[in-house]
Amino acid sequence: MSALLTRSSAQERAGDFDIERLRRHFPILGEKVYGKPLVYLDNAATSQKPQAVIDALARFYSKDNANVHRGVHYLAERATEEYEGARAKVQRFLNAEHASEVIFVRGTTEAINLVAQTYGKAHVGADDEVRISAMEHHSNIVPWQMLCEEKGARLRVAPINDAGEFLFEEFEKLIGPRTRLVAVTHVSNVLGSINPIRRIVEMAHARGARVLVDGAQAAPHLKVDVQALGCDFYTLSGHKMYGPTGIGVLYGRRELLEEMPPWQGGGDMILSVSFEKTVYNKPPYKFEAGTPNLAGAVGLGAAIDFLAGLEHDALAAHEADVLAYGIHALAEIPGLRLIGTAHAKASVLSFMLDGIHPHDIATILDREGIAIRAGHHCAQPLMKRLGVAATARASLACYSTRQDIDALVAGLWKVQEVFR
Ligand code: 7TS
Repeated sequence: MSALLTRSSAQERAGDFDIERLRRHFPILGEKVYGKPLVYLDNAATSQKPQAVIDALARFYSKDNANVHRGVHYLAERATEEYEGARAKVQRFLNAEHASEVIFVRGTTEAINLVAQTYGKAHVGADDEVRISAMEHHSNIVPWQMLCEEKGARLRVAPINDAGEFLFEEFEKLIGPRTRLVAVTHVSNVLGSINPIRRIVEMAHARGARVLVDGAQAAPHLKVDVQALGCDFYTLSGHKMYGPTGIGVLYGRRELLEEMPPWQGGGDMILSVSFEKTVYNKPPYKFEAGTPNLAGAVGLGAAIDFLAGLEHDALAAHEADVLAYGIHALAEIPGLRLIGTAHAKASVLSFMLDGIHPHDIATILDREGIAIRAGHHCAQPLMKRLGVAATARASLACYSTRQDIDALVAGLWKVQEVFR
């Protein structure tokens, strides 16, 4: 597969990523909307799926479908192998030390809720603190708020600067002896800011706090190495990294998972049950009650294979090129203000147009076949910090091109005309 996806040797010499070849793996990119070619720039909400992922789902249901960890029959064993094989792929993708550190969940939201309801409930008490940053998605705010309310603990927020950068020194000052947990995003879904996770982890660990990293927006773009980051928990959503919806991952360090209480009770998370006493299974099964999203996990495995088939450095260079091109092109539009100008930035372009509501921008662009998102992006406290109610947001993926940016810019000129 890699030969199909990476550059041909001629292109390699020319330093050119074979984007057209890559785009052909995504059938939806050939679709038209309102008779116009689709320009899909809503990848931070969800990415499109390569044929390999679509095929993996169809193949699982056509050839392998059975429940896992239960049956002794042929298909049950095959399905179990596929499911556990997907776990091993995630382990390699994250460079986790053990496959048992990979828990399949519905997505980042469920992963964070799981940690709040298990590790959090066991370790955060009255007057303790959970620390987050001002740029978190609601799913990395609300679960901690719920925990803190229940426990009488405090949720405290580390500030950011106007560029949307994490203020490490300010953050450091705020970490105290009662800080039990730090939960920060690796990449902001609104600003694209890439946070200094390794430094954050080192500092938090030195003060005795555990660290959860929300990797929903990082996993599709960055090389993630949980051992190098040193974090205690890491989360991702399959659907944002070319995999199916309804599947995601919680990575947790083995020692922590072993001592954490279970979350949901039910089948597969137990070793034995009697009415008097239930003995829980070991991780990861302790946290995977009930029949998991088997096909989803297999599809996520296929997405990881797809990403592994791309040469990471070439892909990163391509994404950085389109982002830089986008930043430059948007700066040429009169009255446009880019929101999120962090030095370290991944594939998100949030912006405002003077006097035009972001929803109007998105609606007019939509008629041109251009999909972006407008709104608060599930980060209302961040909007408040930025002093805006909403932004327009174009977000990129591996298949985004300079032509997509050109279409966006042309569309924004049309928006300006409508409001002139
Ligand atoms: N964390 C971050 C940083 C996110 O961007 C999102 C989803 C989530 C958590 C939640 O992920 P889920 O898969 O559990 O829903 N972000 C967005 C977005 O920016 N637009 O739509 C969803």
